[in-house]
Amino acid sequence: MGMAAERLEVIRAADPDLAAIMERELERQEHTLELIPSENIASPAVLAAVGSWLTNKYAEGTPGKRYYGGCEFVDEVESLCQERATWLFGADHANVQPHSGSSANLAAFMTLCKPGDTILGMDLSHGGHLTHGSPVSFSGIFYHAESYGVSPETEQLDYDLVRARAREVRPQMLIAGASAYPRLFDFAALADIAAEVDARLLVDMAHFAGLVAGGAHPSPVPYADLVTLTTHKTLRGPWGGMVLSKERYAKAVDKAVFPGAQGGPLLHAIAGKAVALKAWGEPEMKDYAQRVVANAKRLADGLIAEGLRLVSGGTDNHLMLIDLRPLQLTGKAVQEVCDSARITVNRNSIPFDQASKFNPSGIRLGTPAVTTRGMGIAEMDEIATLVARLIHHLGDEAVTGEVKKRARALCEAYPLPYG
Ligand code: DSN
Repeated sequence: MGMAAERLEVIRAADPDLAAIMERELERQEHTLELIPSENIASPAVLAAVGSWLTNKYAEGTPGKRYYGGCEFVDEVESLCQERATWLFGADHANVQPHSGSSANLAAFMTLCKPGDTILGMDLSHGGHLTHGSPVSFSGIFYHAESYGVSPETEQLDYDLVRARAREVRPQMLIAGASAYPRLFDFAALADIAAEVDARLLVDMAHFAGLVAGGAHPSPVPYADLVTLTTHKTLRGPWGGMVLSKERYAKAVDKAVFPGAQGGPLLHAIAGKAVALKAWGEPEMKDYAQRVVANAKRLADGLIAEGLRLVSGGTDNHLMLIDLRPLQLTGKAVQEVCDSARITVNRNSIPFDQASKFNPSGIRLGTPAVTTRGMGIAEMDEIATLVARLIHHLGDEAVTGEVKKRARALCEAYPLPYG
């Protein structure tokens, strides 16, 4: 019996209703091509660590300085995770307690800014993130948020434009990083801009942390005051976040995470992060990061060859955005037809989008999860064909049915690692 079946049996004995739902979700993951670029497939060891008895322990504080007794072993777990994070990313200090990327960002804001300070982040509709200054998140509610965007000509960052915005708004903190930007960041240029206006630099590498870990993307660590990340995207760990910092911020970051932003740490999640980080010491993870990027380039080329327009003309990282405007389509219908064919993508705003946020003009896709399943260049060609067929024949049920069969065949050839 495989790992997933064993776990389902334990859950079924206690709660058959929940087990039935979880089984359907397992089947969905097993037979769906997962192209959402922020998702991935955690290893069996990560799942085992997260689903362990470490969930039983309260350990507010940091290793060696807890507010509870009985922390001697969870201290070791957290220290091991911290050591691996600092080793992997070359940081002075790592706080591995943030429950998510948003919690990590909240702690980073509390470390570097006071409420009311001006922050300058990438516009959400140009690829930024809610926590980089959106008016509906803490980042735009408690801080004075300004934004910069991509150049209308290239749909890429133009650092002269970012510099001009920074000179104009004089932020206390400049934020770089994105959830839908298919290109690399120039961290040296960003650090230079921050220095010129006397701002701190926060880089949120949630999306590309695994690419940095595997040497497939430049590292922001030497340039930024603080670097935040999530552990469940390209890094291929459990759901969670981290803050990396220079030594001079270590105490302030720890205080901002607890008691500033969170209560007790999730030791089971921290154990999962530790296992995931250890894997990055192996050559196959370096290879994985390179393959994620190579697959993304191949998928992007395939989509372009099928007559689709990609924002900025392609990708340098793990994700890409299809611009549906030339086809007079919007994202919701395309996302839904992909769902019916069991290909998961998400609709996304694109730069200078006139459509609503609920039904924007873009489709975002990426390669981290399919690469984890073992798919390569030939499979990217097939996926490009399948996605393009759905878009070009939107609503044609025969095409949707044919694509669904072909997507399922790919999934069956590359099963999840839980069997
Ligand atoms: N929601 C995440 C994403 O999908 O990119 C970012 O937090």
